[in-house]
Amino acid sequence: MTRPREAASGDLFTGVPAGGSGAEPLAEGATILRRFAEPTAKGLIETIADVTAASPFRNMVTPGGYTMSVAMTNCGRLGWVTDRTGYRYDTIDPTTRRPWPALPANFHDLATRAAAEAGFAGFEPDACLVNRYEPGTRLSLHQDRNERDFGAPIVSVSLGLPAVFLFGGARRQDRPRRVRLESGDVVVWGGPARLTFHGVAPLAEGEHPLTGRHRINLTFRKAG
Ligand code: MD3
Ligand code: FE
Repeated sequence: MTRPREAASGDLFTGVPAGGSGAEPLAEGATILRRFAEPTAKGLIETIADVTAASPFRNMVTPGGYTMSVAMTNCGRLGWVTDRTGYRYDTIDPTTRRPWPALPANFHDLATRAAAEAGFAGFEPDACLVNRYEPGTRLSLHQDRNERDFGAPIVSVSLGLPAVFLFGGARRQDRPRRVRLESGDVVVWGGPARLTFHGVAPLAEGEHPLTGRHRINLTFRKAG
């Protein structure tokens, strides 16, 4: 005897959303690919060590004079930087005064596969921001609007300790939804979701086999 598949709510027994791809719509234009990066996570962590050997993590300063609690670095042709003069993308790492490390092949492969899975075939990232959180650190609500083309999506990859992601609306005052992101989760943000306000709640204490006391987030962008 056959049983009809659950239509919208997914399969109650496996927890996999209907459709079978593992893609879970969060909002129009925003797709969660739960554990999409899990099979490649260990390799990503090793590659992050190569990237940070060339361009170390650092705590940047905002135009308002605050030192960010999240430590950052970049790879790819363009890197996101902030200092007292403003936010921008730059081909040169201001700490090393050298170009950022190239976008590693495994990073590029993961980002383009995830984008295609979410309906953005042909995504060509030229920037990867690497964020490192430790317990207590947070990212306050903001929009990502330093990129040239808002038609391109942003692909984000979570590794290590879990976080509560704050997903707001088009206006800063819109009350954010709280979405738990775990190691290996990939989110693709495009279309109407591209300019939503978002942030990360203070990281809870914990220990993860891949990253120890850290969460690492990769954000892939077409910045130039
Ligand atoms: C939703 N990073 O680096 S990634 C950032 O977890 C940033 O480190 C967070 O926000 C982190 O700018 C969140 C998820 C993300 C990235 C860009 C977005 C969500 C987004 C752009 C528009 C809407
Ligand atoms: Fe952001």
